[in-house]
Amino acid sequence: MTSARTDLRFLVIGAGMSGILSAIELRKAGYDDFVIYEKADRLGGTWRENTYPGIACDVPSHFYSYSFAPNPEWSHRFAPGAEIQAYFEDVAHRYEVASRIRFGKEVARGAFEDGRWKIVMADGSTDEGDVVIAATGVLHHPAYPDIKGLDGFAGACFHSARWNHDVTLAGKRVGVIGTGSSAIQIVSALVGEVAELALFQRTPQWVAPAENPPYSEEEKAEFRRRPEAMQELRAQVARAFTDGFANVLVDAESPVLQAIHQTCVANLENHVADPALRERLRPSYRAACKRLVLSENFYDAIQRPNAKLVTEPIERIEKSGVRTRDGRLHEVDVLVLATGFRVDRFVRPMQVIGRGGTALDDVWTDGPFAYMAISVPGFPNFFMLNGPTSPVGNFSLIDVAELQFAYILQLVESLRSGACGEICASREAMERFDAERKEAAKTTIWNSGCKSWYLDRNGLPTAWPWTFDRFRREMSEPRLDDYELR
Ligand code: N01
Repeated sequence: MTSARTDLRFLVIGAGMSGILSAIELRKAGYDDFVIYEKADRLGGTWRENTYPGIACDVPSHFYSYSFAPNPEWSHRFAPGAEIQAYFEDVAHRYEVASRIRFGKEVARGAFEDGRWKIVMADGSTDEGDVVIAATGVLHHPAYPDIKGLDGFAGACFHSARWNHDVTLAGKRVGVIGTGSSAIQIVSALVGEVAELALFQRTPQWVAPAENPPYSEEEKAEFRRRPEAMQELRAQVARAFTDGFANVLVDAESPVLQAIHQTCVANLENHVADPALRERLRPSYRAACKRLVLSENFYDAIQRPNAKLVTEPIERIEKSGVRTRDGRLHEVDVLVLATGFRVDRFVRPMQVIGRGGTALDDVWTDGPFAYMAISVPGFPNFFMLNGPTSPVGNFSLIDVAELQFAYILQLVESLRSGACGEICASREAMERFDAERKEAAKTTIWNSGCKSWYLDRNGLPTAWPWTFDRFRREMSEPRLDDYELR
């Protein structure tokens, strides 16, 4: 037992959705000594980085918001990206978080020495604290495709998460590589503006229909007048998402998943007129094996006269376009790489050094892991939000981060109360958790015969493989027996 601590200092890394959340929740819990380090010059994380045309969140807005900061002003059922970015900026301002963010400060290294975390920024400045909260996001390191000749392309070429707004697209021939959620939104948004649009598809996607009605002025006025109406809506959507999706993904045989599959099949059958195009758009795996794409207009977009779907594999990129294996050159002026993210990075490239000089990079050589997605043995007082094996999928990562933060606060309570000076998951608990997780992952829909960013290098799904209800339960109270307290 060490003495009670009222002066704990927290170093939060990243000023995206979960970094902002951390600051707000720390203050609510009575901690005032915290700082957020942010590499960029603006908060917002994913929503700052992704500004591509058509960007929107496919989780309903009233669910994709902090539980404590409902927003009566959401314009649509699925809010556009700029509105979400503005929401985070507004919340950070209202909750006086913005003044605690140190912009332009990339944390390059953090080491646990003499019971404290000592961090070094890329610019050489330093800081230290008792607890590190890694709020560094999941989908933030663009994955660039390894395609021959990419550097030799003469036109503008950029990744979907690094959109170059200086490039005019009107009247141009645009090529989009990839068919994930980003590409589908980009294609749907751009097709009406550009002269020609070529979508290079390596793997077709199941597309679930999703209407996106605007909220009327009356509805918004009602939300302003009666905030509990937003809470009711949120609870309703959360329940529908949990029962109708998050809970069933973990059982590939679930009838609910079969119904989702049929909905996607019907969407394809009913909306794509040309049978040949329909077959080229038809995936050979089950819906929700890859992250489900939601769209109300993709099928319309790809059937426009100025759109073409290219399914022949890409051979190489040439100065003026994309050469496919059949020898055809698809000339384009602009090439968009909607090729996804390196999802195994998490807090890296920051160098994290735990007890005894052990590097996280060395511990994670076979892939990232964390007990309950939060804590790594040997790395005391270091906690991750949306870390490895967290629930990911078509549901609110805000909800996930809120549950995780409530759990982390309970671990921190052991430090505050003086029960210990250091806390991290025990190796036994980690091994047991990982063994159970891997076993459970086998029967999830993600393991039903497709390739996706949910899979690790051995082809096993990495996401939380149990129901979301179980996640909620686990997060409600840590099992302290699974932690090593010193
Ligand atoms: O990336 P992805 P994303 N040659 O990894 C293809 C969230 N998100 O940015 O399927 C040719 O899903 C690759 O092909 P294949 C959401 O969690 C949410 O679209 O591997 N093609 C695939 O089609 C989402 O899941 C929202 O065969 C290549 C695509 O690129 C996650 O972000 C919106 C290739 C990558 O798809 C990532 O989505 C956007 C190559 N060499 C994103 N390399 C909403 O909420 C890769 N591909 C709406």
